[in-house]
Amino acid sequence: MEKQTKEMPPNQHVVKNFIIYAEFGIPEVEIQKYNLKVTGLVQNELSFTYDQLMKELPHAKVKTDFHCVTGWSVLDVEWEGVPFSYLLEKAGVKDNVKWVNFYSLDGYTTIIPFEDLKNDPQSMVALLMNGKPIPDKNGFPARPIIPHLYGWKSAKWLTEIQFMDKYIDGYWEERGYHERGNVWDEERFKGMSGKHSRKRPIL
Ligand SMILES: Nc1nc2c(c(=O)[nH]1)N[C@H]1C(S)=C(S)[C@@H](COP(=O)(O)O)O[C@H]1N2
Ligand SMILES: [Mo]
Repeated sequence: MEKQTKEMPPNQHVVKNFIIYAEFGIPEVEIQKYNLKVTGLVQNELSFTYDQLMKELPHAKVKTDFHCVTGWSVLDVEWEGVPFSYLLEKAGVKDNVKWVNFYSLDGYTTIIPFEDLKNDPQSMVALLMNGKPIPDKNGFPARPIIPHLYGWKSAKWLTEIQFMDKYIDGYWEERGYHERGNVWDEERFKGMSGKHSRKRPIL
């Protein structure tokens, strides 16, 4: 077979392994007490135990590349988890929702535009990484995966998904990183995009 070179997002280079980031350290997860909550502007707030996430909810698999805004990319990571399409439907997300906040057990937060979650059919709450429960250092038990967004939008040790009509900064957004973080448009910092290199309006 011919060797296929896959298209890379601008200014990213391939590394073999994930570089671990944990701004607040790696938290101790008591899995019996763990819940993943879906809150905010929804018809039905949801809460799931780890068992429910693993055994009762539908799962999907995606094989996708992971891109950190600092320039490294890991190719062909296989994630398995609950598709966001299922959670959106089940929660009944209201019409005025524009933003989605992610909260983590360690205090980390980040935010993405709702349309990026909704329109990326591969987006999921990942529970397994390369066939095994996500390792502790990589965010056990759950992290959101939205393949076309930079890695900082993938909040490890995810505990809450909150649907909002207004924008608020998360941890890195407060430090100047982009509201959306699309890797193909190089949305690394606020007001910048590699494709446009000019101010872009916030949704
Ligand atoms: N809770 C938490 N989630 C986080 C981070 C963090 O520091 N804390 N770092 C983010 C960044 S910048 C990246 S690139 C990825 C890295 O994932 P990894 O540590 O599994 O390599 O996690 C993201 N999610
Ligand atoms: Mo990152």
